This record gives sequence, C-alpha cells and structure tokens, in this order.
Amino acid sequence: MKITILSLFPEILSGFFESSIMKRAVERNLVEYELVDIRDYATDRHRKCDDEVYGGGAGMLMLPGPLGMALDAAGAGEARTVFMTPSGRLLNQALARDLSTEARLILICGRYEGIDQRIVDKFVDDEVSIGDYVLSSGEVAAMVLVDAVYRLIPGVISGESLAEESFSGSAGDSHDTGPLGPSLLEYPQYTRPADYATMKVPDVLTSGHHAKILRWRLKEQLRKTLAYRPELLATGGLPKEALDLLREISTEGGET
Ligand code: 6GU
Repeated sequence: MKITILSLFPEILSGFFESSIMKRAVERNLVEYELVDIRDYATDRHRKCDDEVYGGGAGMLMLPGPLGMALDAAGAGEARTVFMTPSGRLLNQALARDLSTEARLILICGRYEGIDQRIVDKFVDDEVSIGDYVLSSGEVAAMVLVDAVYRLIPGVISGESLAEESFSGSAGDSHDTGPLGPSLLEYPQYTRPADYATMKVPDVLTSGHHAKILRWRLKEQLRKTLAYRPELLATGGLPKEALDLLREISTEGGET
C-alpha cells in the first residue's frame, strides 16, 4: 500500500514512519509513504494557506488552491482519499479493515477550522473522525488511522496476534467472528514472575487446564466489557456459555 499524507506540519508524521513495526513494514516494501507539505503548493510569497470563513465566524479555513494542487499532484483521482475531521464518520475496526485493502490511500490533515467544502466535494471519498473529542490537529488522527490500517496488511504482523485482540470480530467487522463471539474487550494477561509485589497470577492460568483457562478468559472478557463498554453486549448474539458467565458475574456482584 502507498500512503500519502498531506499536512501543513509533515514533521509531526515522519518519526511515526521511521519507528518500530512501521519502519520494518516500509523496509519490506509492504508500505510506501509520502509526506506532502501543503505549503509547498502555496502561490504567494508569504506561502499563505488559510483565510477567513465566508459568512463570518471564528477561526481560519485552509485555502482550496494550494490543497487542490497538492491533491492533484498526489494523484487523488486514482486513490481513496480521506479527510481527517472531527465531523466525519467514526473510525472502527471494520473501516480500518476496508481501508487496508486499498492499493493507495491519501489522507488530508486539517488545521485551523477545517478545509473549504469544494475540496471535500471534488476530492474526498471519506471524512473520518477518530472519536468524540476535538484534537488541535488532523496529524495525530491520521497517525491513529494509519496505525489501525497498516497492521492489517498481510505480512505486517502475525495473523494469530490479529485474531485474538479486542474488536477483531466486532460488530460491523465481518472478517473474523472468533471463538469468543462478537465484540468483546481483551482478557487480562500476565507474564513472569508468578508473584509480583505480593500479587499472584490467577491460579487457573498456571494450572495447565486448557478448558478452564478458556472459560476464565471469556469470563474476564465479559466482566471487562460489562464494566467499560456495556453497549457492546447489548447487540445480542452471545453464545449460551457467555450468557451463563454473565449471570455468574452479576450474582458475584461484579467481584472476582
Ligand atoms: Cl480526524 N481531527 C481532529 N482535529 N480532531 C478529531 C479528529 C480528527 N477525530 C476526533 N477528533
């Protein structure tokens, strides 16, 4: 996949592409990236990229001229083009999976109050938000989106790690429903030592009893989902084993 990101502050993004798993994906040619400084397409000597909003109101808007030229140069006609904005549709695992199948992705990072609507109308395929809060920059949101997407490209990370994590098989993600049913948060995990700061690893995990471990993990997934994301359980479709465990959890009063 080739990812092009248009930004007024591309230096925010460069470290992300040169670190860790992303760096390896780039070296292995699974990901190619291009960071475009929109200011390079400004036409006046002050390299102006923003102006006041027609009709009045606070803040500045990104000019359509430089951004449009940057998009043309990036090949926006041939690539899925996404504008990062708090007024877009919410990013979730299903959208990440959908975007991960594209050969080319262009992301526009907004600054100021946003961009001219004519740029959206002419170039943008999707407007995407990463959550119900406001960030000062689209750059941070773009990194979140790219991180969620590129790790789903075959070969970037192991399929086993992908299948087990929270939201693989979540509502709207038709890829993999998994043995534990849809939409559960991950269970707690432990590593050595078995006794840390007087806290012991739950006995069941060192028992070697595989069926009991699976049942414990499912129960902890349900407990956590009930506490943090109860709306994920409200969609129904839980297997009987899960319903029984939920009943157990409620009779325990939420305690272990
Ligand atoms: Cl994509 N951009 C900004 N500026 N704020 C956000 C966002 C995006 N998603 C959530 N908040």
